[in-house]
Amino acid sequence: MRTHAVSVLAGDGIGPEVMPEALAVLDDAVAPHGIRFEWHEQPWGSEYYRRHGRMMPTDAIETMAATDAVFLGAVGHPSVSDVETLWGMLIPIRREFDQYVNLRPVRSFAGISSSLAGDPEIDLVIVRENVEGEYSEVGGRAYRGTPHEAAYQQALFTRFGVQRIARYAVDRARERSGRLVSATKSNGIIHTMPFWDEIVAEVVARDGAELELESVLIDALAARMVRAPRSLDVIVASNLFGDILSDLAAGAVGSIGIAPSANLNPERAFPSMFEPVHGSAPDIAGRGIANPIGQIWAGAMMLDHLGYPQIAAQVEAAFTAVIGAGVVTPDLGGSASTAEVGAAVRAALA
Ligand code: GGG
Repeated sequence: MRTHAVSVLAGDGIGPEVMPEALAVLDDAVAPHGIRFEWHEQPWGSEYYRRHGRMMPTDAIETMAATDAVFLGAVGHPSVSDVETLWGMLIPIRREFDQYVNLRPVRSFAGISSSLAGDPEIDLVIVRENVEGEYSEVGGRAYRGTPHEAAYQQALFTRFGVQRIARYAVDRARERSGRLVSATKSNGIIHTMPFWDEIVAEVVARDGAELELESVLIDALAARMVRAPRSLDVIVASNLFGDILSDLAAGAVGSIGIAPSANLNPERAFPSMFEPVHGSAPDIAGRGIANPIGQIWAGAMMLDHLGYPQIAAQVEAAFTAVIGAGVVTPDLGGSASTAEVGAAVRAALA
């Protein structure tokens, strides 16, 4: 029997509702293969913050480092500032474990109507830089409480950081169609974005000269994603642009509730983290109607990362069949509950 210890951070809002469904699916998926998960469930998040004044304990990184992966639900609560929830939990995990790749696949499903024009069959991957760029601590507020109050925020791009995300994207593009689009805004953002463009072009010329590279302004790229999504395959983007584009793409193919995300340390020096793209959705929390597919799909990405691509493919096939059969939550126009979708995925696996 092979055992994998995984840190489970269900977190806030709908996180604790979708997480048990994903854990049950993963347990069922690996059991026939002589594999088991040891779930290390941690009560961290906004409730923990209200009791302890921090999102997770001081030794949280050390605790998670002793496990093979981190499986996260959602963070965010109306009673805690978004800065605390992201910078107290999600961002420190990404940074401490050098999870510099945020891989976000987006595809359409039979049975879900897409608002994207043209061919509804969409299958693309967003490679988001995950530890620097616009998500930076450099900045501040000045002249607080006066009519001259100001805020400033510096994006920080390093040659090392852009090179390694570009190299990762080159590898993904090579495995797929050979087409790579780089999201930029070098006409308006005159320092960091030309730097990004230059380095991406250098990396592609050196490591992926056979690839077709297009550098596309983020505003035009957003429109193209809606008008001609099939012209896109692998997109490499900065932290903020990647975050926005992946929500846009996921929403446009049907629901952000189905979109997964892998925060990867490709060198495997540290655990990687798997989470749905969606947040804590306080508007629907507690009603048992949250879509568990994003969490389940993130679990499939974790299986793939742990070395079980065939089991990951079985899980994907199971939830694809369930969506195709119309067993879907209200965000996709159905009436199934979170638990009913989870049970249907487990039944489809059997
Ligand atoms: N599923 C994790 C979650 O709650 N994400 C919410 C969020 O705001 N994420 C921002 C980000 O991915 O940078």
